[in-house]
Amino acid sequence: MLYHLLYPLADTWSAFNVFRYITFRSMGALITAMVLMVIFGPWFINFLHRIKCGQYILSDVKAHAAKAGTPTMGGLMIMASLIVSLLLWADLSNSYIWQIVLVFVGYGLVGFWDDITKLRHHENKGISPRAKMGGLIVIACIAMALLYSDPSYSTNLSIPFSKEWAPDLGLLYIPFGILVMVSSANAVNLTDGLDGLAIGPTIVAGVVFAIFIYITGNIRLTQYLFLPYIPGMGEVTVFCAALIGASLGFLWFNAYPAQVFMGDVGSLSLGGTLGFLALLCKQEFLLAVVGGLFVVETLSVILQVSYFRWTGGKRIFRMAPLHHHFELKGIPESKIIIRFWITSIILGLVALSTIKLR
Ligand code: 57M
Repeated sequence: MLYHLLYPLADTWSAFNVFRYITFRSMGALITAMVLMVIFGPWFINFLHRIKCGQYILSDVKAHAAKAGTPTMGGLMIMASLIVSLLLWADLSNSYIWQIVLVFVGYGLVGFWDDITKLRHHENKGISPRAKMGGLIVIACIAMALLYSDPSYSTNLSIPFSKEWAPDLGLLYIPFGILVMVSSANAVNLTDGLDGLAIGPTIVAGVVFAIFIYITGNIRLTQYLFLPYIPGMGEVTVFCAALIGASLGFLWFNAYPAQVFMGDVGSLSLGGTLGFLALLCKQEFLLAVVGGLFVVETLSVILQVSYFRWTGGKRIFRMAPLHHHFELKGIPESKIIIRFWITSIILGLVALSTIKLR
C-alpha cells in the first residue's frame, strides 16, 4: 500500500522515488515484519496461553516433559506479520505475489486445521494423513496450474552447475511442482521438533531464495549469470524479505528455551512456501541443497521406518527424526540446534556458490 500510495507522489517530491526500488521495499518489509512480531509476540503468546493452546507433549523423549504447556500455533503470528508487512511494501498488482500468498496461506490453513483438531482431542491426533495430504495437494495443484498457464514461465528444469542442459518437462512439470511443494512442507514439519530447529534453516533458505529471486527478475543479472529471466519475479524478493523478518521475529520467542512453538500452521506454510520459491526462481534442485538439513531429517525417518518394518522392530537410529537420535545420545538440545544451524548456513553458502559456477 505504501508503494501504491507514495510512489505516484514521486512527481511532486522526488524522495518518494525510493519506493520504486525492490531493495528498499524489501528492507522495509523485513524490518516491519520483524518489529511487528517482537512488539505483538508477547501479547499473542499470552492469548494462546489464555485460550489453552498448550502443546501436547509425547513422553518418548524425557527431556521434552518440561516443555508441557508451551503454547503452539505461533505460526499464526508469522502469517499475520508477514501479510501485514507485504500489504504495506509490495506491489500488489504483481501476480506472483498473490500466487506465493496463496501457497503460504493455503498451506497454513491446512496446518491450522490439523493443530485445532489436535487441541480439541487433547492429544497428538490431528486430521487424517489423507485429509492433510489432500489439502496440500489441492493447493499445490492450483498454484501449479497458475504457474503453468503463465507465458513467461518455462517448464525447463535448471540443473545446478550446468548452463546448457535444461530438460523440458512440459505438462509433467505440474506433478513435479506438486511433489516439490508437498515434500518440502512435510520435511520442514518433521524437522520442527526442537526449539528454533526449523526456523533457523528456514531463515537461511529465505535469504538464499531472496537473492535468486531478485536475480531472476533482473534481465542484466540473468544475462551475466546465465540464469533464467522471468519478468516481474523480482517483486517476490519483498515477500522473501517479509518472510525472513517474520521468521527472525518468531525466533526471538522460539529460541531455546522456547516460549512458543510454530505448530503445523507454521511448519506447513513455511515448508510449502520454500518449495514454491524454489519453483518460482527456477532453482528446483537447489532446494535440496539449501534445505539439505530438512532432506537429511526426512531421509532419517524414511530409513528408520523402512528398516524398522523390514527387520520387524530393529532401528538404525535411537529415534527418528535425526535430532531425537542426538538427544537420546545425551547431547544438550541447544548444542544440537546450533550445530544444525551451522550446517544449514554452510549449505546455504554452497547453494549461493552455484550462482557463478555454470
Ligand atoms: C511433527 N512434532 C513434534 C509443535 C511443532 C513418522 C514420524 C517420524 C512422524 C513424526 C512426527 O509426528 N513429526 C511431525 C513433529 C512436536 O512439535 C509440535 O509439532 C509442530 C510441528 N508440526 O511446532 O507444535 C514436539 O516437538 C518438540 N518441539 C520443540 N520445540 C519446537 O520449537 O521442542 C517442537 C517445536 C513438541 C516438542 O516436544 O511437542 C514432535 O516431535 O512430536 N514423529 C516423531 O517425530 C516421533 N518419532 C518417532 O515416533 N520415531 C520412530 C520411527 C519408527 C518413526 C522411531 O524412531 O522409533 C517423535 N515425536 C516425539 N517424541 N514427540 C518421537 C519422540
